[in-house]
Amino acid sequence: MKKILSSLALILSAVLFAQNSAPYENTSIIKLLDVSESTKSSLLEFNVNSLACRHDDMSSELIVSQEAINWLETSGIAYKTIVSNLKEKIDHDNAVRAQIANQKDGEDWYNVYRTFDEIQEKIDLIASTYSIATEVYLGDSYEGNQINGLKLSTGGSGKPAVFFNGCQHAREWISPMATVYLADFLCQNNEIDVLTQSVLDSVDVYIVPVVNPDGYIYSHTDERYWRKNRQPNAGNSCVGTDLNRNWDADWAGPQSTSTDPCSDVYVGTEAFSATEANVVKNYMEGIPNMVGHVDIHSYSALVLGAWGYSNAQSPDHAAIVELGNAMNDAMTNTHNYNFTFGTGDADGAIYLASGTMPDWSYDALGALGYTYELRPATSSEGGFELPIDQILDACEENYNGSFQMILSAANISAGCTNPEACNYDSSASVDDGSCEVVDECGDCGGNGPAPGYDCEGNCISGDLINISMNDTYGDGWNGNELLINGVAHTFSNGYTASSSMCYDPNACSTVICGGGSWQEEVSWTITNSLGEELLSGGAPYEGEFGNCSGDVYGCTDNTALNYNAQATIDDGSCLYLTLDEQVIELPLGWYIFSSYIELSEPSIDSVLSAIAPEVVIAKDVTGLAYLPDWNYNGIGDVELDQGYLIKCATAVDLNLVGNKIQPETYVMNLSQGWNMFAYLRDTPGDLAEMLATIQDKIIIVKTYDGTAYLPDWGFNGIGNLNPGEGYQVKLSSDASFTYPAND
Ligand code: 0X9
Ligand code: ZN
Repeated sequence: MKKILSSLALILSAVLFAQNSAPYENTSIIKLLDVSESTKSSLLEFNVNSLACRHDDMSSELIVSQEAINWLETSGIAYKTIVSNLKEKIDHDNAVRAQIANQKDGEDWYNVYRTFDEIQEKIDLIASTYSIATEVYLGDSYEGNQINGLKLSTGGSGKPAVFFNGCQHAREWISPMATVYLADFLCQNNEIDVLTQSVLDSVDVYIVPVVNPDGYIYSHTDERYWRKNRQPNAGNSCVGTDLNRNWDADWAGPQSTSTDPCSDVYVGTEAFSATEANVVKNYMEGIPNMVGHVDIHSYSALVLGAWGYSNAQSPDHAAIVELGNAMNDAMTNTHNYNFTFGTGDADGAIYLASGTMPDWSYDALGALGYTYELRPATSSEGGFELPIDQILDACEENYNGSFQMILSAANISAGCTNPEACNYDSSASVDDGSCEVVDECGDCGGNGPAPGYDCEGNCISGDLINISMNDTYGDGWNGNELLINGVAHTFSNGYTASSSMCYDPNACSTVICGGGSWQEEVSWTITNSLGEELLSGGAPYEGEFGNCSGDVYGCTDNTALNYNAQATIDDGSCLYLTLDEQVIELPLGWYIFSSYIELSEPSIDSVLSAIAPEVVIAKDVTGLAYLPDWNYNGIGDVELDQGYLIKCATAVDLNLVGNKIQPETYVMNLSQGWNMFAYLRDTPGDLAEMLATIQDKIIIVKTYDGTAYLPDWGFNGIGNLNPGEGYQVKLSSDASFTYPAND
């Protein structure tokens, strides 16, 4: 029965929440690519709702009706669709929520966006679970909902205090999640972690997850994109004041404000005219020694320091920048999701805004006041609808950023306390887990050289990969990056770009692509220097290429000159000392021999030494002799282009070993009259063909046994020239020729 009741409750709540999608029937979220003045004024007539709160800003994300889309289409105005059917999207998110909202234990609580009641329950639970946590009541909202929070304190008085609040803006649902998480995990970590204990011993931490309960509830029940509180405006049917324009710091100033109660950035009738801003202000004024404040919003992935109403530098600019950067780095490093810090308009990353809460906490209380804009960075990554599987990541980023503020307020010296570490800090009294060791390049905490590079940044392998990057829309990669071994490649406009980098083909190269918006437009291909594809993909992407199995490629043959004992896979690179052998069959009696082997020891006594007992005599073309029996060498060296007469006492094989010459590279020089010439090819070749170029100078060619070739007589008794044999030739004049290459 209990089960039936609770599933009934689930269905009921799904039906209830479905109402917050009703205003978005037939609407889309779009972004204009190019905003002219005339487009602006025409679009305003379609009653569009700009999601960025800059007055009349059409360059941001807009909720538009189908009629406005039709008008854009017929007018040929370029735009990108971010959510095509907004109502369907909200309904879908509500249905998912209804299915898993009942799982609330531990981290499961952070699997879906929680309602105001669930957040209140969680605050109660934290206060009753942890002794350092006390529930605090700040006051009632306009509609009578309690604004409650938690004070984390180990007791004592006069300690510095820091203040975190979420949800001034109703639709920024990640902000109450992240603030609850901050309280939850500060309490949990305080029980197990020395650094957390040390800081919470010296600082009081105030956390108020929902300072705008009426608006938050309304965004769940009626209008998903509601921003303001729910206070009526006298004489106007439009409801609500923008709490973050109602504070007394440049209140109703010119930056991103409106005095129109229908505007999303309506400033109210005077500073603190909004019930909730007034309640929270009074509570904050009662906290002594407030040194820091973070007002948590979404989205844009920014850390913003005072002032927000002006680009002028405040008197505490240096301190604001120092802590701002520390918080920003801690957030970025949590999941490698990029945050940007700035004061004023943060170099154009956001608009200036008058009357905001952190500017008041700075100007009025002297606390270092900041705005966080949590994940995502862009509307195409979900905007106010950060996908629920990223809630925990966003909470962890907020935790780490916020922890830096608490740490700086605690004013304790945290650092690496291990004397063995390369970043040992002898003045640190508490270890903050930052200890590092030296890498192979001598860098403290470094990861060694990138694959393919040495520690000086030189490309050792000399091997390059080429990266081709494409964007189907033609507007660059919208913040996406292709990280290859940690090196980023991207482009910011056009359809295509290319890049190259050094890599080690024998190592494993890692590839990550993402980090920006419009990921479906992104594609890339990585090729090696031979043009072979190594990897291709889109975004998001995580993968690797190269030798990722731990194999070492090289020559695995231990008889080779370049044998590599470490190699596990043979890559065909083995080099051998390759020697050729020619066997010349010398007959009994006279013969003319020649060789195509380049002899390392060419003197004729060395060449014939192995068969010396069988050799009676050898002679060159001029009649100079070699007589082994007499140990007489009148010939000297054997010349490659020459043939030699030899007389053997028995038939014997002459084995010659060395490198075969390439006959086509060798010029045969013959002189007028008689010559003995060599045949340099390794297979028989037709005499007429071989000597074709000098045929008109040939009177006669003869073999050792007197067989003749007489071109003038058209007689060829020889036929083929044979390897190992030499020939006599009589020429009518000097001549040169070259044999064709071996077959
Ligand atoms: O407009 C706001 O109130 C804040 N942005 S939001 O999208 N969450 O509405 C930003 C206010 C702070 N601005 C600067 N510090 N420049
Ligand atoms: Zn906001």
